[in-house]
Amino acid sequence: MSFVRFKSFEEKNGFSRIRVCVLGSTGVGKTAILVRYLTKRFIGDYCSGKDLLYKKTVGIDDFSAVLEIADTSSSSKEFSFPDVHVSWADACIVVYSIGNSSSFEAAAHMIETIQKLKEPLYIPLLLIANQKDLEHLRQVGAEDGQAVAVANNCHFTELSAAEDVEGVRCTLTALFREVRALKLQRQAVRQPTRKTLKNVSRLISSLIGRSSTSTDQQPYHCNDSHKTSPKEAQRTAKESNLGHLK
Ligand SMILES: Nc1nc2c(ncn2[C@@H]2O[C@H](COP(=O)(O)OP(=O)(O)O)[C@@H](O)[C@H]2O)c(=O)[nH]1
Ligand SMILES: [Mg+2]
Repeated sequence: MSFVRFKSFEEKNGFSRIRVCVLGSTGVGKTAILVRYLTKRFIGDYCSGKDLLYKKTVGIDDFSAVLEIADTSSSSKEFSFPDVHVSWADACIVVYSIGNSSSFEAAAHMIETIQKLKEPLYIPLLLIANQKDLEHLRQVGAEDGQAVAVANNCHFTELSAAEDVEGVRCTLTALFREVRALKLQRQAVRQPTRKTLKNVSRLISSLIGRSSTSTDQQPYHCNDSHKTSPKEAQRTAKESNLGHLK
């Protein structure tokens, strides 16, 4: 049986799928940031109180991406952490307002919870300090946001959904780029190419003292008759002077 390399989602479909979950206290501007990114507009008054899912195809650099963005709501008293959305997401954006210190504390806590939920996998995280235009109401310093970001290995920026079209666009685009790069990298690790397999096969053959060319010509087998018992493996290692690898 010859080994076939499966195509990645992007190779099959011609676009990348990027799923993002946005979290943060009520009123910090989560929906405003997303609407700004998706429509370039700031309308000032947004639907709130329920989770929303936005879907849009965008062009980023030389690739197309279908963005699926879950805008979570925490307005109800029985707010519970949106585990399902976070598990579903490739990346998370956590928002707080520079004018609201309790939203900052909540954001720091959310970041830790997200990381625990995703462990041991790395998940791209972006911490946004919003409403930067409301400087006169500031309760949280930029250095505080930065410190939380550094401690949790996530990205950080201060911006204003109300005034900063380019800042919103650049920040979110950078996150989408990272998600796509990470997906391609994970895909490459999961699915070794035919060339990689050939190299691994050569290496194994040289280690156990067989001629590499004879192994190259063998098709890849995976039935039980080719499995080696632990004892056989030990014997092979001894015979080929690899006893120290036991
Ligand atoms: N001045 C200012 N107001 C903002 C900004 N972002 C959002 N808002 C306002 O803050 C309120 C809450 O925004 P919203 O997006 O609904 O918050 P969410 O509950 O986190 O989704 C709305 O009245 C927005 O117009 C901002 O950057 N600057
Ligand atoms: Mg909202």
